[in-house]
Formats: sequence, C-alpha cells, structure tokens
Amino acid sequence: MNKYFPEVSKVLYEGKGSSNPLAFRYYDPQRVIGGKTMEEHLRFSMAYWHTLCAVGVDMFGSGTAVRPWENLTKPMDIAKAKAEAAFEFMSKMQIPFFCFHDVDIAPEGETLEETFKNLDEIAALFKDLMKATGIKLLWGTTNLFSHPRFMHGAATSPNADVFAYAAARVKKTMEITKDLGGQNYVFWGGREGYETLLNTDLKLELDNLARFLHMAVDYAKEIGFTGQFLIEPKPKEPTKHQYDFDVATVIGFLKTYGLDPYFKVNIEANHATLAGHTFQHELRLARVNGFLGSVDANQGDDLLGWDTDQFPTNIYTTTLAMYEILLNGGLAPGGLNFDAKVRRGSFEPIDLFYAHIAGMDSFAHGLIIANRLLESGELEDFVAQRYSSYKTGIGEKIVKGEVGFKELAEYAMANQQPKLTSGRQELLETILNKYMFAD
Ligand code: XLS
Ligand code: CA
Ligand code: CA
Repeated sequence: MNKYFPEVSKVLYEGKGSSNPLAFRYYDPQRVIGGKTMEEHLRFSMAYWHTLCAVGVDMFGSGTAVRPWENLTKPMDIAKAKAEAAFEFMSKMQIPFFCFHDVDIAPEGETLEETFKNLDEIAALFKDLMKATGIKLLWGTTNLFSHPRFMHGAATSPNADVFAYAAARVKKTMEITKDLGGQNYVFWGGREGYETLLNTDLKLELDNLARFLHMAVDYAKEIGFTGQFLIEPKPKEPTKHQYDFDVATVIGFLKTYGLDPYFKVNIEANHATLAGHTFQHELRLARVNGFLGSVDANQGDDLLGWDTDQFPTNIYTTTLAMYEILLNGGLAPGGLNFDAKVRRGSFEPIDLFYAHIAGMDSFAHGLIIANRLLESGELEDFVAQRYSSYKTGIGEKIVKGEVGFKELAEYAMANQQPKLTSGRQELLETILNKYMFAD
C-alpha cells in the first residue's frame, strides 16, 4: 500500500524532542496510562468525507485540493481509488477506525437500486481492505442532507415520500454498517429543523423524527445490529434551527419519546461552541446523565460563527475533554473521530498527514495531562470539599429527601445567616496551568 501517498512512510512515535514533522511527539499507541494503552483510550478515527471527499470548495471558490484519485473519470473508479487511498492513509497514520456517510463511499445511481448496488460493491472492497489492515469501522451514517430531495428535511420533511425515501437509505446504511462490524451508528439531523415557523408544523415534525428513530431501533433489533445508536447535536447550519440543538435538548427529546434507552450522543466540539457552550460543558452534561457515547474531535475558530471543522490543536480543550472522557471510564464503543478538514490553502496531500498528526498529538498530550490532573486529585478534592455541607446535617437530609420547605424554614429560622466560602476560580486555573506545563 504505497500508491497514493508515496512521499510518506508509516508515521511513528519519536518523542517530544523530535523535530521530524512526520512523527508523533506524544501519541505512543502502546504507552500505558492509567491501566490502558493510549490506543485503547483514544480510539482515533478518520472521517471519510473530509479526508477522501472534501476538495476545498467554499462559497467563494472551487476546489483547491490536489487528490490523485480525482484524476479518474468514472465515478465507481474514483470510489474504488478513494477506498484504497483511505486504507493506505490510515495504515500509515496508525489510525485504527474510520467513519463514513453512505454517499462518501459510493456515487448515487439513477435509481435507489443502482445506488444500493454501488454501495454493496464498495462495502465488499472495504471488507477486504479491513481484513488486510485490521482497521475497523467506528460508525456509519446516512447523508440525508446534501441532495435537493432533502431540502425540507428527511424524517422531518413535510413530504411523506421523502420520509419513506430517507428510511430506505438508513435501512441500507445500517445493513452495511452491521455487515462491516460497525460499532456505532450516527444520526446527525442536518436538515431536521426549520427556516421559519410560518410554514412549519413543529409538533408533527418532532413526532415524526421520533417515529423515524423508533423504526430504526426496531429494524436494528430485527437484523441483529447491536452497535450503539448515537445522535449528534448541532444547533444550526445548515438550517436556522435544528431540533437536535445541544445535549440538553437531545436528552429531553429522547426522554419525551421513550428513546433514551437506545441512544447516546456523539458530541462534536465545534457544534458545542456553535450552541454557545464549551466542549467540556457538553461532555460533562452527557457524562453525568449517562449519555456520553462518542466524540467528533475538531475545533472551531473563536472569531467565526460557523462550523469550520478545524483539526483540534488547543491543548487546554483536549485536556479538559480527556478529563471528562477519563471520568466517563472511556468512550468505547465510541471513539475520537476527526470530523475535521484541512484549510483550503493546505491543498497538498501531505497536509492530510500534518493535520492528523496535529490532532492525534493534541489529544495524546491532553490525555497525559488529564491523567496527571486526575491522579493528583487536586480538583476533585476541592470540589468534594466545596459541597461537603451536603454530606452531614441538614444537607444530608436534603439529599436523602427527608425534609421539605417546612422543616427547612424552621432550620433556617433557628440559624444564623449562612457562612459562605470562596469558589477560588483563579487558584484553580493556576492549578490547571501547573499540570498543563509540568513538562
Ligand atoms: C456536520 C456534521 C456531520 C456529522 C455526520 O456538521 O458534523 O459531518 O458528523 O453526518
Ligand atoms: Ca460531526
Ligand atoms: Ca461539524
């Protein structure tokens, strides 16, 4: 496998002193941290759509990327070349997982039948390549947002024929995901939202979205697909308002419709910030409620209000993300999927390597720091102390549900004014910095 990226050989760990730009400085797959190897903790995945399909198109200009497989002319030849290039790339990068949308891997045909035939052909090729390389499928998903037929949504389309069409496509992708041993299946509601309430039956659309997801659960049971179902929250873009706005909204939706036993969330860093939250906030909220399933590892730009899908390089963010993931006991069967694309100006094939090395090293470094922070117990001890009034006395009674307003009022009246303690934010930020820059 040395056809598409001949200028790069396998990327290896060389340590933080290395100045080789095609080596890892922190990601050492077999290094054990807190009882697990880095490879087991991080479960890195390549996003097929960005790495093999994106060519740097934006609203103001056409593609810039040099991609050897784009020189071919027949769509199925391009699809096959992409598959070979994908596995060469992942092998060289030591990336153990990948994720795809149906349309990333094979071209749509004139009819659904032809589309499915194309998919089957590429899935068979994937099977061989997966066997030869040991690379696994983290998740599959269906693109229900690019084609014009989905202009008003898929499961939330006002047109029942579109709902049916979307179901047929999800059914097929789920079958392929199962066949390839996929460990999860993602639903991202790209156009499951609205542009204006003036033309929208919001109640019917939400009910239909839930109906669609219940059908997916039923079908998974029918075919014996046991992968984890994931919903990926995003507040907006492409629609003005998306139903899966953020983690809190998704949890509320799942519970309202009795879907909560079957779904977890796939949290994307850039979607968290678009929703006005930090990445850590979304991870924390999902974790403490038992919904943290998987992560789309990327970052946005502080000054841009859209989904820039950049490779994650902010070590503070990766540290606090890994802190939540360690406290979650890991992500498996989820993983860290680089839903990230190189900038339009980074148009050479080698930039794909530099970008993934940057992302992998940033998360590996974050893992090392987060583990150090957790082992010290400094933050946990502070937080435990801060809430210690709920461990004894009236606090314990509140937690145990032994008192109501009457008893609390009696207690408050018999007591002095509450004595407060400092939150020590600046001190804690300094403690975080101490662990960040310990090496
Ligand atoms: C787009 C989403 C999408 C999902 C999969 O913003 O991140 O790529 O991850 O459909
Ligand atoms: Ca994503
Ligand atoms: Ca995104």
